[in-house]
Amino acid sequence: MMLVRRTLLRAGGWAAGLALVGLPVTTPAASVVEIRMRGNADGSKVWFDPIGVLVEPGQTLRWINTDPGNSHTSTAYHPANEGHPLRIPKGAAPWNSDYLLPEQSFELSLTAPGVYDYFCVPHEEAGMVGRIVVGRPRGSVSNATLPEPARRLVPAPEEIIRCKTVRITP
Ligand SMILES: [Cu+2]
Repeated sequence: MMLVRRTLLRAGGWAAGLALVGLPVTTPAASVVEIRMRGNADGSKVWFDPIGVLVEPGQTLRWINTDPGNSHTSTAYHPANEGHPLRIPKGAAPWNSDYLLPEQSFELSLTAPGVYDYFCVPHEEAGMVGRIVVGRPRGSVSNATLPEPARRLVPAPEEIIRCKTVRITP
């Protein structure tokens, strides 16, 4: 990211020319937030990296399967997804990426401020779960209806808001 910005600054005239012909100009606030789907060499550990992210409403999230040994999904905790408990804001649309093969990716943008919990269909029990905080939601979030092991693993919204990204080392 930094490298790209420096390159653009150095080639200022060229970048200005690009802007004139109408190419999109992105700001840091509008950048894509990437979440890697990872696994260790023998497949005994799988996880979302980072497990917790803070985004602005409408900002693009992109999951990328960087695990050469497994397929993964990004799937909202929502009754529409195999009867899972509702763990995204009321009225927000659930998502399910379906299976992503290695190197495949999935993009999503969430507009309603709030806390969104999600999991990987084949690896929920293995702790492949994550949390997204959109905007600066008010009030607190209880983990009471969140199944184990997600209940134990997802970072508190306050921590995600403070750190912007939260990583775990499984
Ligand atoms: Cu998985």
